[in-house]
Amino acid sequence: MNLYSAPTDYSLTKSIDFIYVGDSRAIRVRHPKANGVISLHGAHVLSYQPTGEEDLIWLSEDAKFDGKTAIRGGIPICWPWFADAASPAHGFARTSEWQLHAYQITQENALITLQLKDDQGTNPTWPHPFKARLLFEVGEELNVTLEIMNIGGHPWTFTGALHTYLNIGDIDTLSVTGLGQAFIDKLEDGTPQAEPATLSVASAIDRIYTEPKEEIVVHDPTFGRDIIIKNSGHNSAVVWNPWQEGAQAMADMPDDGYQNMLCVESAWYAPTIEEGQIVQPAKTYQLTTCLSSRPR
Ligand code: TA6
Repeated sequence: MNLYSAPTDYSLTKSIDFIYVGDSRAIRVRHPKANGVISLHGAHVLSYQPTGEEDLIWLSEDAKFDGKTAIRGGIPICWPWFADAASPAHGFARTSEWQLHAYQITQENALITLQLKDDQGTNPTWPHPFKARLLFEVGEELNVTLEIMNIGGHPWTFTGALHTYLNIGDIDTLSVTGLGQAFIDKLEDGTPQAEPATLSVASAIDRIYTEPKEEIVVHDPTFGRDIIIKNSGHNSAVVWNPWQEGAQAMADMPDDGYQNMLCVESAWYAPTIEEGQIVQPAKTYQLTTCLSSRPR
């Protein structure tokens, strides 16, 4: 899907416009430093393409854009819980309709801020007053920040993730450094494990790395680049690839889609929501991921 040739629905400035992606509206940024697209459905980043480069973000050709289903690929916002701590899986933020809150463009970057409030029909299983903002900053780097505010009178807890699907040349030639050695293996009943510091992926992987370094680097010789990931506000980095069988089982991923993607996520992980990050009344918490690339 070429998001950059989609017709403009409504222009905000010369370089920021609304487009339709299927049934959902998205905001498109065309900046001299990079292009980017974010959907209002889920505040879901669909693309980040530094000028002259392949997209850093993988988006499934078979993703559903019906304004209801979670989008396969991009950067899903998993919040206020990660994985299946409650239903729906990965929380309700990624299937909620967010509103444009603000936008700003400078020579260095464009910043789009989307907002979600608890009065918009959010999930009764997590009935806490909140305001969430997603800051999407497109320039030489991509900065994505999930900012959450407790606007109620009682503390509450959350888990979550910025579930980035990276666009890679070939999973077989890829390696990842900076994840640290300690991880919880979700494919081995959550058993804590340790392994050498460089990761190569040759089968399905679903791991929560609990001691990631400040900088995670995805080395991609096929695309001739390294992707650098700097996270903050997290306590772990999740790495996921469903491999061939997993891709075949998903209606919204091509059977060979697993070859060109790897999820490397900025996560606040805990086994239950109650054990998650606490946010006191009137306080704000930020979970961030920053992506950039350099030639190899
Ligand atoms: O972050 C990894 C993970 O939780 C996996 O266990 C896997 O199921 C993946 O996310 C995708 O989840 P989804 O609900 O989008 O199909």
